[in-house]
Amino acid sequence: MAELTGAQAAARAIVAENVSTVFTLADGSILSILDELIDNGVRVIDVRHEQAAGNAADGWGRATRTPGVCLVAMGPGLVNLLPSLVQAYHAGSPVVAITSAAPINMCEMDAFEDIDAVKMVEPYTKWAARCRSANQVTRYMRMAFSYAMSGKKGPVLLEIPKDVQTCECSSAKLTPTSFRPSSGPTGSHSAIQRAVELLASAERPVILAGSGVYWSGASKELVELAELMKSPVASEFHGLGCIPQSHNLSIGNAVMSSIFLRQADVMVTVGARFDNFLGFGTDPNTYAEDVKVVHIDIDPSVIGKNRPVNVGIHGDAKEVLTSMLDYAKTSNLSRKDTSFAEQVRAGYEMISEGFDEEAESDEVPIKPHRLMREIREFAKPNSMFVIDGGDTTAWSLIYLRAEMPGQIIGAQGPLGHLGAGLPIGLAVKVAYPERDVFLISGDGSFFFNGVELETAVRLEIPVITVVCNDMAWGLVYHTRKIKTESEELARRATIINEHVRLDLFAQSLGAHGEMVTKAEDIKPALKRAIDSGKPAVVDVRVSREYESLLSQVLAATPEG
Ligand SMILES: Cc1ncc(C[n+]2csc(CCOP(=O)(O)OP(=O)(O)O)c2C)c(N)n1
Ligand SMILES: [Mg+2]
Repeated sequence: MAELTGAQAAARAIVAENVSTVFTLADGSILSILDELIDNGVRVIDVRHEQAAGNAADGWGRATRTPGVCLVAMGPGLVNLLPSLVQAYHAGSPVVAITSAAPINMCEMDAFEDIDAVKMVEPYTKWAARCRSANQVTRYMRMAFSYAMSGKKGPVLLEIPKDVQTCECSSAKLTPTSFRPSSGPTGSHSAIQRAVELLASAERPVILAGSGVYWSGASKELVELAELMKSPVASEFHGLGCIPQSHNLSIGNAVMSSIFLRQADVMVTVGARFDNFLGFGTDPNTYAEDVKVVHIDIDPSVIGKNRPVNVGIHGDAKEVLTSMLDYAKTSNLSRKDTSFAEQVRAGYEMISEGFDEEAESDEVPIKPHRLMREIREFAKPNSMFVIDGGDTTAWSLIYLRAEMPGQIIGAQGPLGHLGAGLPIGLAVKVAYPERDVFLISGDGSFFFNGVELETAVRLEIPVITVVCNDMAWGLVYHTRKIKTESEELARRATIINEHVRLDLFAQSLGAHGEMVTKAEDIKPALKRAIDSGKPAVVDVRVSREYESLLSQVLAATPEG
């Protein structure tokens, strides 16, 4: 038991979690925690906006599946952090946010910058608390990490008031595994048996894999079960890559593969919510009326929420898939018939090839299709992609391929909150310095946090931003255009100044910047961006003429 200050105890608890990097925008109220972190070898990435600190911590959580830690100034700093906590909450990303607060003896006295932080973040954190005594700091930090990492992961907030940080306290040594479960819920054995029997007896099975497979590290088990049952696998956006998209059982993104999902007589949904993108589980264009559904999730509240299920299993994806495999093997339950899987894979490839024709065009302005295919062809097998934007996301998902879990990170999802791309890209590049990290961003989305290029330059984080620049809030423009058939109405509040030069903006901050207007120049520009060794922006001017699938779908809904 060593004598420490509250601030030192907080920093030691972070170090005990093997946290190598934290994200911050500091004020005097958290500097002593940062000092102790730096003295203990933790890398501090100081950004230009608190939202970016939170988004980067979220990005770190998503890319590494370990806690993403951010420290921000109390009061107004924390107010700026809020959007990133909401985003992390929806993504189930383990963000540990730490801030300060006015001294305890100034509570309820209108102290400078004092706000009711716990009340503000409560609906969008798994846990939020104010620690009122230095002797409790270690215990509260332990709780913060425990809540963030246990069960369905998510963000937490801990306030450590200034006077609590300066008080002396005793601190116990921490071993993370000693205060949280080492594995998730395993699911009921009888339900697992029924699920396997249903899958093995199916004529046209489909597995629908979501982010839960990624978070629990269950890709190996997913692929093994699919192979044993000869079952095609569709992926929800945040589960892409858990089965490599080149695998002959992958049918890619579930939204694009809905015509194949509709043919299923048995569907095993694992780690995915039946949300809007999955037609709430009942959309007749995506689901047969009599499809039998097995739903596996670590969060029991999503099972049966939007549609009835035949077997509901409350469990962690890896635990449940492992038990399903064990039971299937010991009971000799498998499927031999590959005809359905072959038929849908062929259909999936045909759809993809259809889009490939579009991507061969030399048209000026550049077709977004062509841009995405050029990026795919240029990238290395281990490159990472962060995607941000409206139509830009829709075009990216047609052409990019995830061959490994976590290779494509949807910065805006599932909340749909634009602008997190660059902070997430920074975090991914810090986590994987040996890989090329591409942020593919809409021009509108880039503007939200584009100033973080300054952070990237200052801290030498060479993330490559490719802006799919249609000089518009494209998704909003297109949706309105389809609905009203009026260019004039579609342009209202959606057009971005075409004279703005994002390449020059990047250069002014010390980054590499290029503008590209012809398709043949895309790959050479990407190569120069990588070779520069600097953070880079490749501003690719694309045509606004083409409507993405997403804009067509949104235009067909009353709320779109
Ligand atoms: C923070 C936030 N503000 C507004 C929106 C609404 N919105 C959805 S798509 C979109 C347009 C995005 O434009 P851009 O990033 O340029 O991508 P594009 O659609 O042009 O490819 C907007 C404004 C949102 N989802 N998130
Ligand atoms: Mg745009």
